[in-house]
Amino acid sequence: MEPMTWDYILKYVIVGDAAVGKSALLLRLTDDRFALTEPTLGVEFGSRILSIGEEGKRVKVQCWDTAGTESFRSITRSYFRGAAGALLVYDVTRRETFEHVNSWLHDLQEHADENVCIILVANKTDLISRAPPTHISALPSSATSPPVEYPSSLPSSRLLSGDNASPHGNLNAQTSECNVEGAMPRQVTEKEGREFANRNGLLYVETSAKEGWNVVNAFEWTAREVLTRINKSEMERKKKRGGPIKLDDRDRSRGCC
Ligand SMILES: Nc1nc2c(ncn2[C@@H]2O[C@H](COP(=O)(O)OP(=O)(O)OP(=O)(O)O)[C@@H](O)[C@H]2O)c(=O)[nH]1
Ligand SMILES: [Mg+2]
Repeated sequence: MEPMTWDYILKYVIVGDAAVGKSALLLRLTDDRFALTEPTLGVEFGSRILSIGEEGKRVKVQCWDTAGTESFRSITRSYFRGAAGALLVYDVTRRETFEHVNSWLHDLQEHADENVCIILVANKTDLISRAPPTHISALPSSATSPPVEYPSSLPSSRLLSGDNASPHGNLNAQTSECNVEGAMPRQVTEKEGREFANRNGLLYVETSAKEGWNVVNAFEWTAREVLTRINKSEMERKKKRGGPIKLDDRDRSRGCC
């Protein structure tokens, strides 16, 4: 028999408006490169094995990249079922793509499993910043990082990561002008993105598929959260049953939820 090369297989979906960079994110995950992408017709597929957590669990991420175009919406919805993780993507330079996030979230909540782990992905940050975001993801439930405090109002045009980026990420950039040549205006602030994520119990991350910033992290953080939830539910089941259950005793080829 072939040796098992992974501990878990997790199904992922990538959703969001057209041209926000979903296919570019998948290409960065699977091939670690950025190339011209055509609009997706229906769905595309890619996979990669990631090593998750201190125990280095090998998680095979099987990812369905869906079309953002409205005409494919009913087809793409049918792929949500059984997804353990979802990347809900918008483009930080196009406000309307953020305004539609609620509708994509609604679709996921309606058609994916109840406990799907969703990360809100603010993509194309290379267009507004020269430096990668230095802060880490906001984690709602099994938080490993302290919540970041934000000033109550920040002018969006000044909320930019720059060379002065600090552990507080873009916050310090409010005092520095954006010096990216030909930079586009940021139309959705980090604060808005994080607040939406917090309100809806989502993870949050700022990415650039072009530069490769945080792309693998987006998948890894989600997988880690999924494994944490599995662990938690196993523990609860164990408590109820009163007998020992090891996480590894599960059917390894099964998804999470
Ligand atoms: N600068 C920059 N451009 C990006 C990034 N990600 C994607 N793009 C560009 O944005 C355009 C759309 O990217 P896609 O990945 O095809 O978008 P999509 O969300 O898959 O679009 P649909 O398949 O039509 O739903 C392409 O021209 C990409 O090269 C990014 O992180 N930075
Ligand atoms: Mg696409």
